[in-house]
Amino acid sequence: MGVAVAQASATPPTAEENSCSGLKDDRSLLSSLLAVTGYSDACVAAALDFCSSGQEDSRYASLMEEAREVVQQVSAAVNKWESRPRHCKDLLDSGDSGSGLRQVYPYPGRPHHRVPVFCDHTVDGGGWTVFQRRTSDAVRQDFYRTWVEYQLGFGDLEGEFWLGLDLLHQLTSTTLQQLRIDLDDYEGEHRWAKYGFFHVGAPETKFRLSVGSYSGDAGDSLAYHNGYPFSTHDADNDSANFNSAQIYRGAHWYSKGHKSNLNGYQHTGTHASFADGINWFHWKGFYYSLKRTSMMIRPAF
Ligand SMILES: [Ca+2]
Repeated sequence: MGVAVAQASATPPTAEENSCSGLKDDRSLLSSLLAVTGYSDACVAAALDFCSSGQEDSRYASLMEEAREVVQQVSAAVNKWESRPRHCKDLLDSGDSGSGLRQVYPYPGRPHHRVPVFCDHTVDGGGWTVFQRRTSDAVRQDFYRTWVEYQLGFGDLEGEFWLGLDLLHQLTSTTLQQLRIDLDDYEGEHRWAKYGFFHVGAPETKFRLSVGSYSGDAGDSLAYHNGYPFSTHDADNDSANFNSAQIYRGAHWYSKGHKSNLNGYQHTGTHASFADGINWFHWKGFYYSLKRTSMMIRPAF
């Protein structure tokens, strides 16, 4: 056994191993990689021609060795990125069934860009990435915020927060998403609404809402908002001749008013003012502000 090893290690590397092994099979990929790293097309072509003809040249052998390293680095990076979780469903599928704060990598073109999210695996099979939560905890967040704050997100991921429209657009654009909304009142009752399709448009569309395929027991108070852009008090994109975000003290995909206002003002249950609380019209009407809400997404397949 020891002799065999000694013989193997003493064998000089062949010309093939020094230069072109495996690389010439994917000429276009290799050309692209070398072009990106600064080699000219002519230089790459000449090197690959030497590979094809089996000739040996130290200059091109060196180039091919560099190319081999580039390809290996790119392959390693791609493999590493592909194994990274894009959202909470990926984490669940890989065996991480614990709910709470996690890091995900939702941007395909930015493999090092990780973002913290809150994963919920306790409801409806789990795999949910939470993007909005209201609670009745002592530490409250102000949800009457600006466009930029709603775009970038705010709050405490373990308490009250809005994840951000930019990220929501990204998360809902890579694959078909389901939306789930859970609601609690102050009397201990719970209702839910689920949508088989949920998409938030690009910034150029003002993060337009596309939602459909309702199920649940809370009633469908989101269909009314389908197709509308997002509005905040400093960015009135609604179709009313007044500023819905100001009138209803929230931020939402307002049309001519609303049927739901989950980013509205935190009244405690019943309120006298019209439609400015955390309202879900089809369950509690316009004069009842809910105790708890959460909005979360999961890939449909
Ligand atoms: Ca308006």
